[in-house]
Amino acid sequence: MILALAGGVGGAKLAHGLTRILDPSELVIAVNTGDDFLHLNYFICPDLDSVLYKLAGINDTERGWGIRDETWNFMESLKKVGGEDWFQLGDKDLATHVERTRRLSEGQTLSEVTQALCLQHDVRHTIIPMTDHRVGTVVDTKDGDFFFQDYFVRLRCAPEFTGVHYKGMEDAVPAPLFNQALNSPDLQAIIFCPSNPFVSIDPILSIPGVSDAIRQTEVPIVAVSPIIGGRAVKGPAAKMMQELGLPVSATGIAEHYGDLIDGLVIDEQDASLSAQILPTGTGVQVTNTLMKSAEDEKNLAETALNFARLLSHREF
Ligand code: FO1
Repeated sequence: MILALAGGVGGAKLAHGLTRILDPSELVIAVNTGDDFLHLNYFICPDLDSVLYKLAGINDTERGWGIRDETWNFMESLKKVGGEDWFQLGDKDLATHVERTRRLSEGQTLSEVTQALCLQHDVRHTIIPMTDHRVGTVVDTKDGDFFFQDYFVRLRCAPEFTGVHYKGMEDAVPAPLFNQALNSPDLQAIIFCPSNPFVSIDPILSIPGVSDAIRQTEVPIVAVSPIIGGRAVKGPAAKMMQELGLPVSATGIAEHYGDLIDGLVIDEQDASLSAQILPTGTGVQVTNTLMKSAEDEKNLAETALNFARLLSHREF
């Protein structure tokens, strides 16, 4: 069984590649919920929805979030009555938030709600929130601290990034299926998808007990670099690295994860960086990491799995 840690778009793409190789019983996708927030009294889970919509084949590839062929009647009407319109909720997407919020208010856990939504969309692979507790990623900047969506959508990532902290994390525990996967004797590898290390993967690693469990497991931990040729495919990862003074490259990603990972998959464009990364003790696999098609997603998933096999010196 393979455990994948995922954020939004990049995570969803690699997760999709993995689902084309692995049966539902062989894959668990644990998703960042640090971006989640209550908006207009609806509970919004952007990364869970990005993975869900992608696996359901209904994601909007242009925008990178939400549902394709979306309509915006609700937003237009909301604007007309003077409502909050900085965060766009499409008509189709809104149904997910209404139903999720209804189920949560009835006492279901976020894991249960996510499972129900997967079932409704005929998604058979396991998508789970990292935790059923409410945690919020807070982005620390030179202009003050902002909840993630405020920083990302409202402020368009403009303030200078200095770090992150997570509200409510001290009380959080991994979601039951995530915990089960982390401690399963069937676990064969953990893959960090090419998601933002600071605001997508780190929140998952910051849940009490998760990093320790990852350090203790003997299975290979493979990360896929979200930085290609000094740039992030999407989102503020490169800007954040630069503002932190980290090298904006796969080397910076290797530095960030340190000895938590056994191997890093980097892009062909960055092949020469192997010489900087290998001496730190992290293995390197060079391949095409830019996922423009479903074939690219599957190939990258295959490469990451083969790399993990190589690192574990075991067949699976
Ligand atoms: N991103 C935006 O840049 N602007 C939006 O108005 C916006 C709305 C939105 C609604 C639902 C949803 O699931 C995602 C949405 N996103 C929007 C994307 C979201 O901010 C990001 O995908 C993640 O939080 C980053 O991984």
